[in-house]
Amino acid sequence: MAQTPATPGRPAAKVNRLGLARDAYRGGKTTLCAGCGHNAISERIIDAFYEMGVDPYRVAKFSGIGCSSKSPAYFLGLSHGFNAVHGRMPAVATGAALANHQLMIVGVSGDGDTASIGMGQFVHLMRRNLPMIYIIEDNGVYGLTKGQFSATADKGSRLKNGVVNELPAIDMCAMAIELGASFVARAFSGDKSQLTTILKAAVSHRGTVLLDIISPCVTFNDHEGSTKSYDYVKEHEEKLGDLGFVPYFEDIVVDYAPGTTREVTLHDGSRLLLSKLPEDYSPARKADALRVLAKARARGEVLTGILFVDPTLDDFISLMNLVDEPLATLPESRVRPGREVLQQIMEEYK
Ligand SMILES: Cc1ncc(C[n+]2csc(CCOP(=O)(O)OP(=O)(O)O)c2C)c(N)n1
Ligand code: SF4
Repeated sequence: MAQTPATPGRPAAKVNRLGLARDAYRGGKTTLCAGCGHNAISERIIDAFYEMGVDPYRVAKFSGIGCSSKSPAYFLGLSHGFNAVHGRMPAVATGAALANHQLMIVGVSGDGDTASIGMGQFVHLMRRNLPMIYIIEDNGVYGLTKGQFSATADKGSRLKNGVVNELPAIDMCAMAIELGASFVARAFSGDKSQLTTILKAAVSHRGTVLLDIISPCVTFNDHEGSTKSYDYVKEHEEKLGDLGFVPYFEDIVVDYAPGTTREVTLHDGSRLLLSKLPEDYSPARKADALRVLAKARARGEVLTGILFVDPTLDDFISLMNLVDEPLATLPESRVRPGREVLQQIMEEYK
């Protein structure tokens, strides 16, 4: 990376190939809970887009509703952004991508936003292979509405009020692979180097990237009996009043080698068994990706890494045979060709 000239008394700031410093990729100050995995993901997006030298003015961010869906406000403040209705981000992002295919589309959603109310839109987005990075910030709960189970919660997991989830989890990566996404990966919010690497690969990919990032909710994914649980800390805190309560937790950070397994203790004392794909794993075949996912699930492990990539798959923009110029900037004379042309088309269908 180059350096901008130092002003007297200040060290020179590093800049990327566009001459932008990392700060140019930041957004507003986060309002999410301290220690929330979503905050770590925003930081990694900032790192990856800065390091890849992505032009922030060419990025459009989309989201639905949820704590996760708030996070596009906390990165890439110079980019375009649209906060859609709950579960409806894919339709809005698809419209924007078709209107201007020169934009880099980034969608951020939650497991609630995607795997329940948004599932219908999600499946059609995946089968279209629209050029877009679709991030699910996956915490197994509806954080914003105070922690109900989502459809990705593991069977047997327990809410802080003791309720046990009796339903099997939906594996969003397996679904995306089946449906036709051309780049599918899973990561953990606290694994800085792996997540940044996957995001950088995602930036280079043309087609739908589905990135399921396990992102602990430090406020509602806890249970009775833990000294870090909501109830325990609340009992030991006197000045709460009616303001609600959000405990402060440190970010969880992990770093471990490809091909190995690492147990991570979450803020509530529960444990997550992360397992990283080996370096010699080839993500070229769907069947292999589905097999390693199923095997890891059977062992109770969360398998991370790039599971499947097919760079040869036609993307939706090519399939739609769009003109090179963005539709949004075409002059009226080209988007409304006139009565004679319309007549000619009608004749062809007679
Ligand atoms: C149509 C509609 N239904 C329900 C809600 C209530 N609601 C808001 S956010 C949310 C779920 C958020 O969960 P998730 O997407 O997992 O995000 P998190 O907050 O966990 O990051 C729900 C059900 C809503 N805002 N709109
Ligand atoms: S409630 Fe959970 S998901 Fe929402 S900001 Fe707090 S820790 Fe994050």
